[in-house]
Amino acid sequence: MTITAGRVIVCSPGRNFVTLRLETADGVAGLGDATLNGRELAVASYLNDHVVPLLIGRDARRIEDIWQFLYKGAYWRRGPVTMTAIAAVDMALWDIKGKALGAPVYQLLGGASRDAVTVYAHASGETIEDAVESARRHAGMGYTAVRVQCGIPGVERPYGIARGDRYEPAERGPLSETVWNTEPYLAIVPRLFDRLRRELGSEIALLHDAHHRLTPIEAARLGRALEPYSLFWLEDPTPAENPEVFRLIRQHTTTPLAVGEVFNSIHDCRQLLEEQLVDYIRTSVAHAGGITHMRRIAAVAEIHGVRMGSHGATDLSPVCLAAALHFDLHVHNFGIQEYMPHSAETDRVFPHAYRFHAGVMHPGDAPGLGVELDEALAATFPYEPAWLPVARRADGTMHDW
Ligand code: GCO
Ligand code: MG
Repeated sequence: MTITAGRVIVCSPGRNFVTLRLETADGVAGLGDATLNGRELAVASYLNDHVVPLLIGRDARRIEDIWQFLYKGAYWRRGPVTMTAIAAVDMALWDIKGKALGAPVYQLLGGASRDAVTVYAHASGETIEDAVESARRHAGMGYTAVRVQCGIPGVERPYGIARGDRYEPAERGPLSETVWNTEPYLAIVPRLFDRLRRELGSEIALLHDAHHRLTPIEAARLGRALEPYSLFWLEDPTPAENPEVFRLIRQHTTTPLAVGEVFNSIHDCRQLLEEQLVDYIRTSVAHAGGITHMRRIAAVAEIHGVRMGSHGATDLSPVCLAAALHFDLHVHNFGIQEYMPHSAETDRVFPHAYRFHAGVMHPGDAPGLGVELDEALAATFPYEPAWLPVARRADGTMHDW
């Protein structure tokens, strides 16, 4: 099982993806997702220039040792670029191990803890009425959980509103600057959830993403205002670099909190978990060191009564979604998985075994991760630079996007 080659494939079937393909002397190859939205080529270079040369000749079966080698061996630890590159190698090695042993990755992890993985959909609309309609449509498709975002009076292009049939934050062409205004946001979100509960009833799980835009006391105010509507979670209420600020939010509200999509390591999560300042950790397999490191985060979360809820936006490729589904099916303290279906082009470039039915997903039973990459087709979708937008307040001050 000697690693003989590693190739980084950058393609853009609707949006940019970076994929690592590792090959072994036995003819078994594995895939890993290395996509870091808006900063894709940094990870491609990290892999091509600094990781792949070090992997050639190593035993692909030694997943744990290779993880430690890449983490400790670089001397420079953590950070999104490094941890995304390590994650891609890790996913590819689990894929290889599964294919070599003829087993889906979830079986290698210890088997299924549940029959299927509950996922939440994205519903959104410019107005409360449109957002409620979108949530109703998703409920009609079988989803039992929906994240709902609506337009904000006076805020042009707020976060999370689908244009066309999907939401895609990264934009090709020049960087766009959006304007943010907290007060109308804080006023409209409770009205949205009031309507949702009145029209959709108490059964459906409702989620909302504040996308790191509030101060701790604003987040506390929103959490408290949303309590009558029993949210499944309020996501990223405030920037989380300083975990201590969550103490203030917790003092004021029982609305469950979720964080983690920009975290890269267990060290980002540790204090939040130890002090039980959040209810869900939403790290992604691609940005938090792969399956190997997600297991460690989940183990610490479990002893503190915190559940996992993998980030699953479309800027994570089908390889990452598959890895997340194997992990979710297995991990005991699973909460919920985000699911934004990829575009038809993306699905054609990455044929996969995972499937959605009636609000739940299953990774399938193909050996490994169960995702392939059609490289000839991928080559017809070359990389196109794209940027995440930035946000400023009305007076021009930079704000968190
Ligand atoms: C989510 C996220 C995304 C991010 C995106 C950035 O909860 O799905 O907040 O929409 O904005 O992944 O690359
Ligand atoms: Mg989010």
